[in-house]
Amino acid sequence: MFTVLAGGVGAARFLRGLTRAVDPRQVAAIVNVGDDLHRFGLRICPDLDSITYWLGGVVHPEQQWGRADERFTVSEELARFGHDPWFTLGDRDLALHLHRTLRLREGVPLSAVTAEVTRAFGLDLRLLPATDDEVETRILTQDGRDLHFQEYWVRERAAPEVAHVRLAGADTARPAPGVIEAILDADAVILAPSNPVVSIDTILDVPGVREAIAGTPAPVIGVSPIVGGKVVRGMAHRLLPAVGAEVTAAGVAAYYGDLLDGWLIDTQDEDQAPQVERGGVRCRVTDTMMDDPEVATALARTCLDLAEELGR
Ligand code: FO1
Repeated sequence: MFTVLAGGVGAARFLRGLTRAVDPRQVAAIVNVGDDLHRFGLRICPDLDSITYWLGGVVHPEQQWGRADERFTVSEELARFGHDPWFTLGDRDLALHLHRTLRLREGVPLSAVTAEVTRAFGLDLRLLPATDDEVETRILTQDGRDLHFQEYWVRERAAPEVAHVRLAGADTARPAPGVIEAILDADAVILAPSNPVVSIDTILDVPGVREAIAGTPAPVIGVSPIVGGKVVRGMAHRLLPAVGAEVTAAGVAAYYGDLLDGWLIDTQDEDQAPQVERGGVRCRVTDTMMDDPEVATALARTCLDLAEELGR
């Protein structure tokens, strides 16, 4: 079994490659739920939904979140009543939030609802929320505001300087069913090229997860989300300094520290390979720009080859 710690778009692209490289039924993705928020009483899970839409072949191609062939009739009508559509919800997307919220209200845990949703989109891999409990990534800005991650990212366009990032609710959150087993029983654990601070840390911060990663007999391989000193997508370059990490491929490996056995970096960063290896982490240099599914498949295979090499 191959277990992937996953955030949103970068993880979805990687998982598209991994589920082409191996049988999807051998893949479990442990997905960040710190981005989740409530709007109009509905529970919205952006990272679970981005991966589902991506792998289900229905993601909005330019946005890379939300649905393709989408309409915003409900959102337009809500504006009539004065609701500010700062977090845009399309009509098709709303159907998923209505279903999920209904099932949660019926007492079905998020992990079970997620299994229903992935089945409905014809996906064979397992998507596991990091926790079934409600947690929330909060961004504390240097000018003293305490923002929900989505307020920071979508409404404020990641403009404010960040003082601190925390996962509210982490102290009482429990790993969702299957999460710890997926880590301990894996043949390889992979940290997808997701945002280290608001996608990967927010999975590791669920009590028990970091210990399971540190303790698993499986090799732990990461893929750098930073290429050529820049983020491929999103705002990791704004958050890494707030946690004292360099915005480089080697800097993120150092940030993950002892969790890593192997680290994949892009060919643009091959001069950083010796620095990664000096940190005791086996480094592989390869093409990590996954615009083409073939690249994502080759990248996934390189991860598994390195895991096998380290596992011997
Ligand atoms: N991102 C935006 O930049 N603007 C939006 O209005 C927006 C709405 C939205 C609705 C549902 C959803 O699942 C994701 C949405 N996103 C939006 C993307 C979201 O902020 C990101 O997918 C993650 O939370 C960060 O990776």
